[in-house]
Amino acid sequence: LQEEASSAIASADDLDQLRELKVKYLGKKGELTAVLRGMGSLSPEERPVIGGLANEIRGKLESLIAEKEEALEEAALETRLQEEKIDITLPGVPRVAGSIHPLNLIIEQIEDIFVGMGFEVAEGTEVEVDYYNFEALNIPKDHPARDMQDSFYITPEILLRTHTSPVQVRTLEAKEGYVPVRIICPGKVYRRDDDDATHSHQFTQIEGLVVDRGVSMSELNGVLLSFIEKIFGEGTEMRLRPSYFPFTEPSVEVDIYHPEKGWVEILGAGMVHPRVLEKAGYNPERYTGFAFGMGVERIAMLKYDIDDIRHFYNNDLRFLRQFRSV
Ligand code: FA5
Repeated sequence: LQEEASSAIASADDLDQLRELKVKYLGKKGELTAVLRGMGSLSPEERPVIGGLANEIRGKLESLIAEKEEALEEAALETRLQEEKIDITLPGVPRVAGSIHPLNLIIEQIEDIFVGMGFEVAEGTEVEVDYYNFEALNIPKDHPARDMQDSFYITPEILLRTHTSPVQVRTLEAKEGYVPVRIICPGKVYRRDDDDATHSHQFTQIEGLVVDRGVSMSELNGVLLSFIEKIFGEGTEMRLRPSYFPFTEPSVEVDIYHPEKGWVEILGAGMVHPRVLEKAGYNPERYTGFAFGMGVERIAMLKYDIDDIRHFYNNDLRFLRQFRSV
Protein backbone atom coordinates (compact mmCIF):
# COMPACT_ATOMS: atom_id res chain seq x y z
CA LEU A 1 0.00 0.00 0.00
CA GLN A 2 2.77 2.41 0.92
CA GLU A 3 4.64 1.74 -2.31
CA GLU A 4 1.57 2.11 -4.45
CA ALA A 5 0.57 5.34 -2.74
CA SER A 6 4.08 6.78 -2.86
CA SER A 7 4.46 6.25 -6.56
CA ALA A 8 0.98 7.59 -7.24
CA ILE A 9 1.80 10.72 -5.25
CA ALA A 10 5.13 11.15 -7.02
CA SER A 11 3.48 10.98 -10.44
CA ALA A 12 0.57 13.35 -9.67
CA ASP A 13 0.65 16.15 -12.27
CA ASP A 14 -1.47 18.72 -10.58
CA LEU A 15 -3.06 19.73 -7.31
CA ASP A 16 -6.43 18.22 -8.19
CA GLN A 17 -4.95 14.80 -8.73
CA LEU A 18 -3.05 15.11 -5.48
CA ARG A 19 -6.21 16.00 -3.60
CA GLU A 20 -7.93 12.92 -5.00
CA LEU A 21 -5.04 10.74 -3.85
CA LYS A 22 -5.21 12.24 -0.39
CA VAL A 23 -8.87 11.30 -0.17
CA LYS A 24 -8.19 7.87 -1.64
CA TYR A 25 -5.57 6.89 0.92
CA LEU A 26 -6.03 9.07 3.94
CA GLY A 27 -9.64 10.23 3.70
CA LYS A 28 -12.43 9.00 5.97
CA LYS A 29 -13.18 6.19 3.56
CA GLY A 30 -9.57 5.90 2.47
CA GLU A 31 -7.62 2.69 2.21
CA LEU A 32 -5.32 3.36 5.14
CA THR A 33 -8.22 4.49 7.30
CA ALA A 34 -9.89 1.22 6.43
CA VAL A 35 -6.89 -0.64 7.84
CA LEU A 36 -7.00 1.36 11.03
CA ARG A 37 -10.73 0.82 11.33
CA GLY A 38 -10.28 -2.90 10.90
CA MET A 39 -8.03 -3.03 13.94
CA GLY A 40 -10.91 -4.25 16.10
CA SER A 41 -10.86 -7.61 14.42
CA LEU A 42 -7.20 -8.17 15.12
CA SER A 43 -5.73 -10.08 18.01
CA PRO A 44 -4.35 -8.01 20.92
CA GLU A 45 -0.80 -8.94 19.93
CA GLU A 46 -1.23 -7.87 16.34
CA ARG A 47 -2.90 -4.54 17.15
CA PRO A 48 0.09 -2.51 18.29
CA VAL A 49 2.24 -3.86 15.45
CA ILE A 50 -0.26 -3.16 12.72
CA GLY A 51 -1.38 0.07 14.36
CA GLY A 52 2.16 1.33 14.64
CA LEU A 53 2.86 0.37 11.04
CA ALA A 54 -0.30 2.01 9.77
CA ASN A 55 0.45 5.22 11.67
CA GLU A 56 3.98 5.24 10.37
CA ILE A 57 2.71 4.85 6.80
CA ARG A 58 0.14 7.52 7.40
CA GLY A 59 2.83 9.92 8.61
CA LYS A 60 5.03 9.16 5.62
CA LEU A 61 2.20 9.58 3.14
CA GLU A 62 1.14 12.83 4.76
CA SER A 63 4.58 14.30 4.50
CA LEU A 64 4.96 12.99 0.93
CA ILE A 65 1.69 14.67 0.01
CA ALA A 66 2.69 17.90 1.72
CA GLU A 67 6.01 17.95 -0.13
CA LYS A 68 4.37 17.20 -3.41
CA GLU A 69 1.77 19.85 -2.76
CA GLU A 70 4.44 22.45 -2.20
CA ALA A 71 6.31 21.38 -5.33
CA LEU A 72 3.16 21.53 -7.45
CA GLU A 73 2.18 24.93 -6.09
CA GLU A 74 5.59 26.27 -6.83
CA ALA A 75 5.44 24.86 -10.39
CA ALA A 76 1.99 26.39 -10.89
CA LEU A 77 3.25 29.77 -9.73
CA GLU A 78 6.25 29.46 -11.99
CA THR A 79 4.08 28.75 -15.07
CA ARG A 80 1.83 31.65 -14.23
CA LEU A 81 4.77 33.96 -13.91
CA GLN A 82 6.11 32.73 -17.22
CA GLU A 83 2.78 33.21 -18.92
CA GLU A 84 2.22 36.67 -17.54
CA LYS A 85 5.72 37.84 -18.12
CA ILE A 86 6.00 40.91 -20.35
CA ASP A 87 8.86 40.64 -22.72
CA ILE A 88 10.15 44.18 -22.81
CA THR A 89 12.65 43.30 -25.51
CA LEU A 90 9.85 42.66 -28.05
CA PRO A 91 9.59 45.45 -30.63
CA GLY A 92 6.53 47.64 -29.99
CA VAL A 93 3.51 47.91 -32.28
CA PRO A 94 3.84 51.30 -33.97
CA ARG A 95 0.69 53.44 -33.96
CA VAL A 96 -0.21 54.62 -37.43
CA ALA A 97 -0.68 58.37 -37.33
CA GLY A 98 -3.21 59.88 -39.71
CA SER A 99 -2.49 62.93 -41.80
CA ILE A 100 -4.34 66.13 -42.50
CA HIS A 101 -6.38 65.99 -45.69
CA PRO A 102 -4.65 68.02 -48.45
CA LEU A 103 -7.71 70.24 -48.83
CA ASN A 104 -7.72 71.13 -45.14
CA LEU A 105 -3.99 71.65 -45.35
CA ILE A 106 -4.31 74.18 -48.16
CA ILE A 107 -7.32 75.87 -46.52
CA GLU A 108 -5.21 76.39 -43.38
CA GLN A 109 -2.38 77.87 -45.43
CA ILE A 110 -4.73 80.22 -47.27
CA GLU A 111 -6.41 81.27 -44.02
CA ASP A 112 -3.02 82.04 -42.48
CA ILE A 113 -2.05 84.22 -45.42
CA PHE A 114 -5.25 86.27 -45.30
CA VAL A 115 -5.31 86.51 -41.52
CA GLY A 116 -1.81 87.96 -41.90
CA MET A 117 -3.36 90.65 -44.11
CA GLY A 118 -5.99 91.55 -41.54
CA PHE A 119 -8.87 89.33 -42.65
CA GLU A 120 -11.21 87.46 -40.31
CA VAL A 121 -12.51 83.97 -41.05
CA ALA A 122 -16.30 83.86 -41.39
CA GLU A 123 -18.70 80.95 -41.76
CA GLY A 124 -21.83 80.33 -43.77
CA THR A 125 -24.26 77.48 -44.34
CA GLU A 126 -24.09 74.78 -47.01
CA VAL A 127 -27.86 74.55 -47.25
CA GLU A 128 -28.88 77.98 -48.41
CA VAL A 129 -32.02 79.83 -49.39
CA ASP A 130 -32.49 81.04 -52.94
CA TYR A 131 -32.46 84.66 -51.73
CA TYR A 132 -28.85 84.60 -50.46
CA ASN A 133 -27.46 82.30 -53.14
CA PHE A 134 -28.94 84.30 -56.03
CA GLU A 135 -31.43 87.09 -55.41
CA ALA A 136 -29.38 89.21 -52.99
CA LEU A 137 -26.43 88.78 -55.33
CA ASN A 138 -28.29 90.53 -58.10
CA ILE A 139 -29.36 87.29 -59.82
CA PRO A 140 -33.17 87.42 -60.09
CA LYS A 141 -35.26 84.33 -60.90
CA ASP A 142 -35.22 84.60 -64.68
CA HIS A 143 -31.61 85.76 -64.92
CA PRO A 144 -29.53 83.78 -67.43
CA ALA A 145 -26.62 83.75 -64.94
CA ARG A 146 -28.50 81.08 -62.99
CA ASP A 147 -27.61 78.69 -65.79
CA MET A 148 -23.91 79.31 -65.07
CA GLN A 149 -24.34 77.47 -61.80
CA ASP A 150 -26.69 74.54 -62.26
CA SER A 151 -28.04 73.87 -58.80
CA PHE A 152 -29.25 71.10 -56.49
CA TYR A 153 -32.61 72.29 -55.18
CA ILE A 154 -34.14 70.79 -52.05
CA THR A 155 -37.38 72.76 -52.29
CA PRO A 156 -38.17 75.57 -54.78
CA GLU A 157 -36.67 78.06 -52.27
CA ILE A 158 -33.93 75.98 -50.61
CA LEU A 159 -30.82 74.63 -52.31
CA LEU A 160 -27.26 73.48 -51.71
CA ARG A 161 -25.23 76.67 -52.19
CA THR A 162 -23.54 76.83 -55.58
CA HIS A 163 -20.79 79.19 -54.37
CA THR A 164 -19.60 80.82 -51.16
CA SER A 165 -20.79 84.27 -52.31
CA PRO A 166 -23.99 84.16 -50.17
CA VAL A 167 -21.63 84.60 -47.19
CA GLN A 168 -20.89 88.11 -48.54
CA VAL A 169 -24.51 89.11 -48.01
CA ARG A 170 -24.89 87.29 -44.68
CA THR A 171 -21.74 88.98 -43.37
CA LEU A 172 -22.83 92.46 -44.50
CA GLU A 173 -26.26 92.00 -42.92
CA ALA A 174 -24.66 90.86 -39.65
CA LYS A 175 -22.36 93.91 -39.64
CA GLU A 176 -25.41 96.16 -39.98
CA GLY A 177 -23.77 98.84 -42.06
CA TYR A 178 -20.53 99.05 -40.08
CA VAL A 179 -17.09 99.07 -41.70
CA PRO A 180 -14.47 97.86 -42.21
CA VAL A 181 -15.57 94.45 -43.43
CA ARG A 182 -12.62 92.20 -44.19
CA ILE A 183 -13.44 88.50 -44.22
CA ILE A 184 -12.67 85.25 -45.96
CA CYS A 185 -14.93 82.22 -45.83
CA PRO A 186 -13.91 78.69 -46.80
CA GLY A 187 -16.56 76.06 -47.44
CA LYS A 188 -18.12 73.34 -49.56
CA VAL A 189 -20.23 74.20 -52.57
CA TYR A 190 -22.37 72.06 -54.88
CA ARG A 191 -23.16 72.18 -58.58
CA ARG A 192 -24.74 69.86 -61.06
CA ASP A 193 -21.49 69.68 -63.02
CA ASP A 194 -20.42 66.40 -64.58
CA ASP A 195 -17.39 65.02 -62.76
CA ASP A 196 -14.15 64.94 -64.73
CA ALA A 197 -10.46 65.56 -64.05
CA THR A 198 -11.02 69.25 -63.28
CA HIS A 199 -14.70 69.42 -62.26
CA SER A 200 -16.48 67.99 -59.27
CA HIS A 201 -20.18 68.20 -58.31
CA GLN A 202 -19.00 69.12 -54.82
CA PHE A 203 -15.93 71.26 -54.36
CA THR A 204 -14.44 73.87 -52.08
CA GLN A 205 -14.33 77.63 -52.44
CA ILE A 206 -12.86 80.42 -50.38
CA GLU A 207 -14.74 83.68 -50.58
CA GLY A 208 -13.16 87.00 -49.76
CA LEU A 209 -14.90 90.32 -49.10
CA VAL A 210 -13.58 93.77 -48.24
CA VAL A 211 -15.93 96.75 -47.78
CA ASP A 212 -14.82 100.12 -46.53
CA ARG A 213 -14.51 103.74 -47.62
CA GLY A 214 -12.33 104.11 -50.67
CA VAL A 215 -11.69 100.44 -51.45
CA SER A 216 -10.38 100.20 -55.01
CA MET A 217 -9.61 97.75 -57.77
CA SER A 218 -5.90 98.35 -57.26
CA GLU A 219 -6.21 97.14 -53.66
CA LEU A 220 -7.88 93.97 -54.97
CA ASN A 221 -5.00 93.57 -57.39
CA GLY A 222 -2.44 94.03 -54.62
CA VAL A 223 -4.13 91.66 -52.15
CA LEU A 224 -4.46 88.92 -54.78
CA LEU A 225 -0.90 89.28 -56.03
CA SER A 226 0.56 89.10 -52.58
CA PHE A 227 -1.64 86.04 -51.82
CA ILE A 228 -0.53 84.30 -55.02
CA GLU A 229 3.14 84.95 -54.37
CA LYS A 230 2.80 83.57 -50.84
CA ILE A 231 1.03 80.40 -51.92
CA PHE A 232 2.86 79.66 -55.19
CA GLY A 233 6.17 81.36 -54.58
CA GLU A 234 7.67 84.75 -55.23
CA GLY A 235 7.69 85.89 -58.84
CA THR A 236 4.58 83.86 -59.80
CA GLU A 237 2.84 85.74 -62.59
CA MET A 238 -0.80 86.70 -62.34
CA ARG A 239 -3.16 88.22 -64.87
CA LEU A 240 -6.68 89.64 -64.68
CA ARG A 241 -9.09 88.94 -67.53
CA PRO A 242 -12.32 90.90 -67.89
CA SER A 243 -15.27 88.69 -67.06
CA TYR A 244 -18.85 88.82 -65.90
CA PHE A 245 -20.55 88.12 -62.58
CA PRO A 246 -23.89 89.76 -61.74
CA PHE A 247 -22.68 90.63 -58.22
CA THR A 248 -19.48 92.45 -59.23
CA GLU A 249 -18.82 95.35 -61.58
CA PRO A 250 -16.30 95.35 -63.07
CA SER A 251 -15.65 91.60 -62.89
CA VAL A 252 -12.45 89.72 -63.60
CA GLU A 253 -11.15 86.21 -63.77
CA VAL A 254 -7.69 85.66 -62.38
CA ASP A 255 -5.15 83.34 -63.94
CA ILE A 256 -1.69 82.38 -62.76
CA TYR A 257 1.13 81.24 -64.98
CA HIS A 258 2.19 77.63 -64.49
CA PRO A 259 5.48 76.64 -66.21
CA GLU A 260 3.97 73.48 -67.75
CA LYS A 261 0.25 74.18 -67.94
CA GLY A 262 0.44 77.80 -69.06
CA TRP A 263 -2.20 80.29 -67.84
CA VAL A 264 -4.64 78.63 -65.44
CA GLU A 265 -7.78 80.22 -63.99
CA ILE A 266 -8.00 80.01 -60.22
CA LEU A 267 -10.61 82.54 -59.17
CA GLY A 268 -13.29 85.03 -60.00
CA ALA A 269 -13.34 88.53 -58.51
CA GLY A 270 -14.46 92.11 -58.91
CA MET A 271 -15.76 95.26 -57.26
CA VAL A 272 -18.92 94.55 -55.26
CA HIS A 273 -21.94 95.63 -57.31
CA PRO A 274 -23.64 98.72 -55.81
CA ARG A 275 -26.96 96.90 -55.85
CA VAL A 276 -25.54 94.14 -53.62
CA LEU A 277 -24.27 96.71 -51.12
CA GLU A 278 -27.57 98.51 -51.16
CA LYS A 279 -29.66 95.36 -50.63
CA ALA A 280 -27.49 94.46 -47.64
CA GLY A 281 -27.95 97.90 -46.08
CA TYR A 282 -24.75 99.66 -47.15
CA ASN A 283 -24.82 103.01 -48.90
CA PRO A 284 -22.94 102.51 -52.21
CA GLU A 285 -22.34 106.25 -52.45
CA ARG A 286 -20.26 106.05 -49.33
CA TYR A 287 -18.73 102.60 -49.40
CA THR A 288 -17.07 100.43 -51.99
CA GLY A 289 -15.76 96.91 -51.80
CA PHE A 290 -14.17 94.03 -53.63
CA ALA A 291 -14.85 90.33 -53.50
CA PHE A 292 -13.26 87.17 -54.81
CA GLY A 293 -14.07 83.47 -54.88
CA MET A 294 -11.38 80.88 -55.46
CA GLY A 295 -11.50 77.16 -56.23
CA VAL A 296 -9.47 75.46 -53.51
CA GLU A 297 -9.01 72.15 -55.37
CA ARG A 298 -7.65 73.98 -58.41
CA ILE A 299 -5.11 75.78 -56.24
CA ALA A 300 -4.08 72.58 -54.45
CA MET A 301 -3.78 70.80 -57.82
CA LEU A 302 -1.42 73.46 -59.14
CA LYS A 303 0.61 73.71 -55.97
CA TYR A 304 1.06 69.96 -55.45
CA ASP A 305 0.97 68.88 -59.09
CA ILE A 306 -2.20 66.78 -58.76
CA ASP A 307 -3.62 65.71 -62.09
CA ASP A 308 -7.19 64.77 -61.16
CA ILE A 309 -9.64 66.53 -58.83
CA ARG A 310 -11.21 63.17 -57.94
CA HIS A 311 -8.10 62.24 -55.94
CA PHE A 312 -9.34 64.57 -53.21
CA TYR A 313 -12.54 62.60 -52.79
CA ASN A 314 -11.60 58.96 -53.38
CA ASN A 315 -9.67 58.76 -50.10
CA ASP A 316 -6.99 56.47 -51.46
CA LEU A 317 -4.51 56.26 -48.58
CA ARG A 318 -1.56 56.16 -50.99
CA PHE A 319 -2.61 59.63 -52.16
CA LEU A 320 -3.45 61.03 -48.73
CA ARG A 321 -0.24 59.76 -47.08
CA GLN A 322 1.86 61.87 -49.40
CA PHE A 323 0.72 64.95 -47.49
CA ARG A 324 1.97 63.75 -44.09
CA SER A 325 5.12 65.77 -44.14
CA VAL A 326 3.82 68.81 -45.99
C1 FA5 B 1 -18.01 81.89 -58.67
O1 FA5 B 1 -18.44 80.88 -58.06
C2 FA5 B 1 -18.15 83.23 -58.06
N1 FA5 B 1 -18.97 83.18 -56.88
C3 FA5 B 1 -16.75 83.76 -57.74
C4 FA5 B 1 -16.75 85.19 -57.36
C5 FA5 B 1 -16.80 85.57 -56.02
C6 FA5 B 1 -16.70 86.20 -58.34
C7 FA5 B 1 -16.78 86.91 -55.68
C8 FA5 B 1 -16.70 87.51 -58.00
C9 FA5 B 1 -16.73 87.88 -56.68
P1 FA5 B 1 -16.99 80.52 -60.68
O2 FA5 B 1 -18.23 79.79 -61.04
O3 FA5 B 1 -16.12 80.95 -61.78
O4 FA5 B 1 -17.33 81.85 -59.84
O5 FA5 B 1 -16.15 79.62 -59.69
C10 FA5 B 1 -15.03 80.10 -59.01
C11 FA5 B 1 -13.90 79.08 -59.02
O6 FA5 B 1 -14.37 77.82 -58.54
C12 FA5 B 1 -13.37 78.77 -60.40
O7 FA5 B 1 -12.37 79.70 -60.75
C13 FA5 B 1 -12.79 77.39 -60.23
O8 FA5 B 1 -11.49 77.47 -59.66
C14 FA5 B 1 -13.71 76.78 -59.21
N2 FA5 B 1 -14.72 75.87 -59.81
C15 FA5 B 1 -15.84 76.19 -60.47
N3 FA5 B 1 -16.54 75.10 -60.82
C16 FA5 B 1 -15.86 74.04 -60.36
C17 FA5 B 1 -16.06 72.61 -60.36
N4 FA5 B 1 -17.14 72.03 -60.90
N5 FA5 B 1 -15.12 71.81 -59.77
C18 FA5 B 1 -14.04 72.37 -59.19
N6 FA5 B 1 -13.80 73.68 -59.13
C19 FA5 B 1 -14.69 74.52 -59.71
